[in-house]
Amino acid sequence: MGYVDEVLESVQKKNASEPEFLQAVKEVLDSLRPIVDANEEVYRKAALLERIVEPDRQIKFRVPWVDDKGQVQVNVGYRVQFNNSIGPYKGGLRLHPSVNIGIIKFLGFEQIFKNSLTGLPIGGAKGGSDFDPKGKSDNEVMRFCQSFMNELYKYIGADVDVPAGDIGTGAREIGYMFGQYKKIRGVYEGVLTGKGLSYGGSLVRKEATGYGLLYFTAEMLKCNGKDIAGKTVAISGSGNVAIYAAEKAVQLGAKVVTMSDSTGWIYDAEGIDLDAVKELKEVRRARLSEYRNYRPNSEYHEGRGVWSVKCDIALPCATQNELLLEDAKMLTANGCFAVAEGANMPTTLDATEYLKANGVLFAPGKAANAGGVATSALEMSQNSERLSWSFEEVDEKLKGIMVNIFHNLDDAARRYGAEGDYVVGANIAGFEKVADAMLAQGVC
Ligand code: NDP
Ligand code: 2IT
Repeated sequence: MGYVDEVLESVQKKNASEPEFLQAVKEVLDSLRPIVDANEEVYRKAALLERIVEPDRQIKFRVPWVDDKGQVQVNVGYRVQFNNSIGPYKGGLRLHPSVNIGIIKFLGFEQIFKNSLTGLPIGGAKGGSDFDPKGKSDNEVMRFCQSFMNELYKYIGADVDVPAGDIGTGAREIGYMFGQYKKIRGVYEGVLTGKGLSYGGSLVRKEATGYGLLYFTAEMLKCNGKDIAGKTVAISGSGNVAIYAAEKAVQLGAKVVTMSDSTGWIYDAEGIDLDAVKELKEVRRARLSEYRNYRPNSEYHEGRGVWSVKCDIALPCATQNELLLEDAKMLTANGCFAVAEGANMPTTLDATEYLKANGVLFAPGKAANAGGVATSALEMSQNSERLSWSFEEVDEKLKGIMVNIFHNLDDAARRYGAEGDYVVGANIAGFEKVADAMLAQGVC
C-alpha cells in the first residue's frame, strides 16, 4: 500500500466519528499524491503526513453563562491548534449549534493550507462553540462571549494564536471577546482580528473574504479567456462572505440573482437589492423571507434550491456540504461554467468530481476564500506597527494576494501534471511551504 493510502486508512480508523474531518483529509491527501510520490522516502522517515493530520492540541472547555431570565446555560467551547510551522496559529471562531470537534478539526486542517497559500506567516487553527447567537439578546451574547474568553485567554496571544470571526461570530462578538481578554490579561494587543475600526481593526477586513473571492474568480476567468462582466451569478448564504461577494460581483459588472439563509432562498431576476439584504441581515438580524417586503417581484422559497436557477457562475458562501451532486448536475445542465467556494468545503467530493469532469472551472475554498484570513494577517501587521493603512492600500494588497494565489496554484498544478485542476494545485502549493518548514524544524 502507498504512503498516502496507509495514512488515510489510519486517519479513518482513528477519527471514524468525524465525517467532515475525514472528508477534508481525504481531499487533501488524495491530491498530494504526486508530490508525496516524488518525496516518499524523506516524508515517510519524518512521518510528515502522520504529523500533519494530527493537531498540535485540541482544547475543549465548559462555557457557562446566565440568560436574561436568570437561568444558567452551558455550552461547549473548542480551540484546535493544528499547526504552527509557518507562523502563530490563526483561524476563526464558529458559533453555531452544529459545532462539534469534527467540524472544528476539518476547519483547522483546511486553515493550515489556506494560510500557507496567502504567503503570509500564519499557522492553522479553528475554534468555536455550539452556542447559537440567533434570537439571543445583546446582553446574552456578551455574557456568553465573556465566559468563552474566561477560558480561551489562557491559550491565545498576539504571537501565539490569533482567532477571528466565522459563522455566527461577527464584529459584535469579536468586540465582547476583545474587551474580556483585555480585562483579564491587562494587555492591549492584536489578539483577535476582525476588530472594530475604533480599536485596532483593519479597513477592508469586513469585506475581505467576499471581495477576495471575486478577485480570485475574476483572475481565474481571465486566464481561461472569460470575463465576469455581464454574467449571472448565483450566491448561497446571506452572511458576511455572501454579502460582500455579491457587492464586488456587482461592482465588476455581474448580476446576482440568488441568496439564501438556513430557512430558504430568494430569487430576484432583476438583481438582488443588496441594501435590503444588508438592512435585513446586518442591522435587523432578520430572516430572508422578509426580502419580499422590499422587492415584491422577487421569489422566496422555503428550504434548499438555490442551485436550481440558471446562472453562469455559482458562489457557495454559506456552509459545508451545501452543494451536492444533484446540484452540480443542475448547475452544469443550466450552463454554469465556474464554481468558486466562498464557504469552507461547501461542495461535496462527488459534486466536485462531477464539476471538474464536466469542464466547470472549480476554485476550492482554501484558495478562493483566503482573502479573509489574508486581511486578518494584514490587520496583525498594522497592530504590530501601531499604524492603520487606508482602504485603498489594504484593498490593493488583498487584490495582489488573491491574484498571486491563483497563479501559484495554477503553476503548482502544471508542475505536477494536473493543469487546470485547481484543487490539486491549491493543496500542493499550500502543502509545499508547510512541509518544508516542518522538515527544517525537526521532530516537533
Ligand atoms: P455568517 O454567519 O455571517 O453567515 C452564514 C450564512 O450562511 C448565513 O446566511 C446563514 O444562514 C447561512 N448558513 C449557516 N449555516 C447554515 C446551514 N447549516 N445551512 C444553511 N445555511 C447556513 O458566516 P460567514 O459569512 O462568515 O461564513 C460563511 C462561510 O464562509 C463559512 O463556511 C465560513 O467558514 C466561511 N468563511 C468565512 C470567512 C470570514 O472571514 N467570515 C473567511 C473564509 C471562509 P442563517 O443566518 O439562517 O444561519
Ligand atoms: O475560514 C476562515 O478563513 C475564516 N473564518 C477567517 C479566519 C481569520 O483568522 O481571519
